[in-house]
Amino acid sequence: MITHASTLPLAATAAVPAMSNRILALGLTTLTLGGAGCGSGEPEPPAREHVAFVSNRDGNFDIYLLDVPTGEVTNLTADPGMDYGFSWSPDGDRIAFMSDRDGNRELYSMGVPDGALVRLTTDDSRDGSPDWSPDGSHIVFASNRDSDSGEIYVMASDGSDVQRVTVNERYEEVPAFSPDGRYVAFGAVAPFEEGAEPTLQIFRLDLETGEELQLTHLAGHNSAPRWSPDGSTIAFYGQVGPGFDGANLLVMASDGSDLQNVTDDAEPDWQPDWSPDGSRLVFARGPSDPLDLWIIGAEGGEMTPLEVADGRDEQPKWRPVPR
Ligand SMILES: [Ca+2]
Ligand SMILES: [Ca+2]
Ligand SMILES: [Ca+2]
Repeated sequence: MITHASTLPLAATAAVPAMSNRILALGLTTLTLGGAGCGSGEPEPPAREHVAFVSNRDGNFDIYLLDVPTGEVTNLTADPGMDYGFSWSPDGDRIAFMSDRDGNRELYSMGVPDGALVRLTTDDSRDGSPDWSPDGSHIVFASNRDSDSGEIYVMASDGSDVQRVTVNERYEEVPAFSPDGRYVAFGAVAPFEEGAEPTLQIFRLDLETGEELQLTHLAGHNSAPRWSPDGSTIAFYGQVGPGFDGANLLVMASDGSDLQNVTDDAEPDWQPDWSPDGSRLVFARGPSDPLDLWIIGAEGGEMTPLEVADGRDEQPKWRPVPR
C-alpha cells in the first residue's frame, strides 16, 4: 500500500467520509485516515479541482494527480510496472487502472489518496481501459481474453460477474459509459464509408437492447470518446487534418449528428475529457513525445496550458467533484 495523504493538499481530504463508506462497502477494513475536521463552525474547504493523468516522466508509465490551483503533482501508482489507462470512480474516491505489475495486463482499483489497492482481474490476456459506470456499480473494459481482436466487457466494480458485451472480429478500445449508464461508446476498427480502408471509428452500444450504432464516418483514426456530464455530447479525437497525420478534438451529439471541430489547428490534440460542469475540455496536446496537458472551452476558443513538463503526459481525466 502506498500512502500519499501527507503530500496531498488539504482540499484532497474533503471526500474522506465518502471514501470510508466506499471502502467498507468493498469489504475492506483497517483504513486509517488523517482528518481534515469538517465539524460545525469550521469553514468549508474549497472544492477540489484535480486532474489525473498518465506520464512516463519518472522513467515508466504511472498515474499522477495534479492539483490544479497549486500545480502540485503526486505520483499515485509509483510502481516499476506499466500503469496506464484509468478512470475515476463517480465519487472521485478511487481510480480503476491497467497495470502489468503482476506479469500481464490486469485491472486494479486504488483509493485516492490512501492507495488501498484491489486487484480486479486475473486472466492471462491483456485487460485494459477500465471506465466506471455512473452509479459506481460496474466497470466496462476491453480484453482479448476471448478473441484476438479484443472485445468489450462489463464487470461488477469489485471484479466479479464479468460479462462480454461485444462479439465480433473487430478491434475495440477505450470504452466509456454514458452518464445514464445505458450506453457504452468506444473506438473500433471499421471503414468510414463502404469500400474504404478500415480505421478507428466511434461506436455506441445500447446495453439494454444490444443495438450498435456507428457514430462517426470520418477518414483517419477517431477514438477516445468521452460523454459530457449531461450525456448530450461526445468529445473525441479525430484525424481530420490534411494527410491524417495530426489530430483535433471533435464534439458531436450522442447520436453522431452536429459534428464540430474544437481545436482546428496544426498541432495534434488527443484524448479530451470534460470538466465536471461540462464547460471545458482537458486534453493532451503535441506530437507523440512530448505530450503536454491543455484546457479549452467545450465549444473551442482560447487554449491554456495546464501541465507542461518533460516526458509524455496523456489521458487527462478530471476528478469528479463530491455532491
Ligand atoms: Ca509504473
Ligand atoms: Ca490479464
Ligand atoms: Ca472485437
